[in-house]
Amino acid sequence: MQPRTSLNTFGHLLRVTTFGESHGPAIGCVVDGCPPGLALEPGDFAHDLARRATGKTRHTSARHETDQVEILSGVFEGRTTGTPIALLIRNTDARSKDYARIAEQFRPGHADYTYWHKYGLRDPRGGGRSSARETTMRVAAATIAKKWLAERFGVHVRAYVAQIGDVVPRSHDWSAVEDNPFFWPDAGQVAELESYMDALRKSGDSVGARITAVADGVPPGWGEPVYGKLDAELAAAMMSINAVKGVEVGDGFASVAQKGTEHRDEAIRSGFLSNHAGGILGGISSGQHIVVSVAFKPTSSLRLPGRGLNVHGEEVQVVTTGRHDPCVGLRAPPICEAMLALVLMDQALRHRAQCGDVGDVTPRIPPQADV
Ligand code: EPS
Repeated sequence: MQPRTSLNTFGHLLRVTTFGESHGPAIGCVVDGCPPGLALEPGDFAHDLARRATGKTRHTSARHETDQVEILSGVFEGRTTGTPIALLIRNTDARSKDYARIAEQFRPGHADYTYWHKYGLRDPRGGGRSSARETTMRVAAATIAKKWLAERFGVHVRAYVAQIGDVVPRSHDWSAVEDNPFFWPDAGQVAELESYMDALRKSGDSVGARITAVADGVPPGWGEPVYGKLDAELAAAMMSINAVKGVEVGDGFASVAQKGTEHRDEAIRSGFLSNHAGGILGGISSGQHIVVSVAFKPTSSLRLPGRGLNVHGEEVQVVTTGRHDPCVGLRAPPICEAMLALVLMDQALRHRAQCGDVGDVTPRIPPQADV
C-alpha cells in the first residue's frame, strides 16, 4: 500500500526512481532521502555492477557494457550531502538491428504484448524499459543502501542461486558462491552446471531459477504493520524485478504442510532454535536473518520458433535472434540483494523516524546460526 507519485519510483523515506531504456543513450536513477555524510565515490559501484553484468561468461548474454557510473549530484568532496543523488550509466553496446525482425511481433511469454496494450506503442529495441538492463540501476542505487546499512547497523546482504531448472545444491557453503559463474553454493556441482548450461544454450531454450537472498544483522523492530509490513514490501520489491513470478519469505509455501509445533521458531537463552519465519513476525523483523526466495521464469527471447501474433493480428512464427540470457536468474543474486537492501534501508529510516526514542528493548534473542 505505497503512496506512489510515479510508477517508476519506490520507497518512502528512501525513494528510488529509475529511468532509461535498454537501447536509449543512458540509464539512470535518482536516490532521494539518503542521510548526509556517507562516503561515496564512483568506484564504490563497480563490484556489484560487475557481479550483475552480462558478457562475463558464456552463460549470459554476450552484450558487453562497461557500466561506468557517473555521480551527477548529491555528493560533495566524497560524501553524500542529503540532497538527491543522481546516477547515470551510458549504454555503449546496444545492437538495435537484432530487434528489427520482431518490431511488429509479440514474443510468446514476453511483456511486448502487455506494453503494447498499455501504451498503444512500444520501444522494441532490446525490450526498451522491460529489459533486464533496467536492473542495473537498482544495483547501483543499492550500493548506497548496502554501505549505509553495513556502516550504521552492521547489516550485510548476500544471495545465491538455490535452483537452476530442476538442479538443486547438494550442500551449502557461502564461500563457494562468488567463485563460480552460477553464484552456486556447492563447488562440487559447478562442472555439472557448466555442462547443463552449455547443453541448454546449444538447444536454444531457456530455464528458470530460484534465488535466495539473506540479510544478517537486522535488529528487531523494522517493518510497519499493518500496511507497510516488511515482508509485504519485500514481496512487492522482488516482484518488481523483470521475470520474477514468485516470492517466499522463510519457509513460504512449505508452511502450508507444516504443523504449528514445527513452524514456530522456539527460543532458549542462547538464541532462536530455527528460522521458519524468515526473520519476520507480524511484518516486523525479529532479529533473525531475513530470508527471501525469489522465482525467476525462463527467458522468453528464444531463437526456437514459437507461435504468436503480430501487431496486425496475423499469426506468425516468432524467432528472436540477438544476444540473450538462457537463464536470466543467473545474474539475479545482486539484483535480489539490491531490492532487499533498499527495502531494509527505507524501513530502517522509517523506524528511526517514528520509534527512534524506543531504544533497545530486552530480551534480545540471538538469531539462529548461519543459513
Ligand atoms: C535483455 C536482452 C539483452 C541483454 C539485456 C537484457 O539485451 P540486448 O538484446 O540489447 O543485448 O543483454 O541485459 C543487459 C544488457 C543488462 O545489462 O542486463 C532482455 O531482453 O531483457
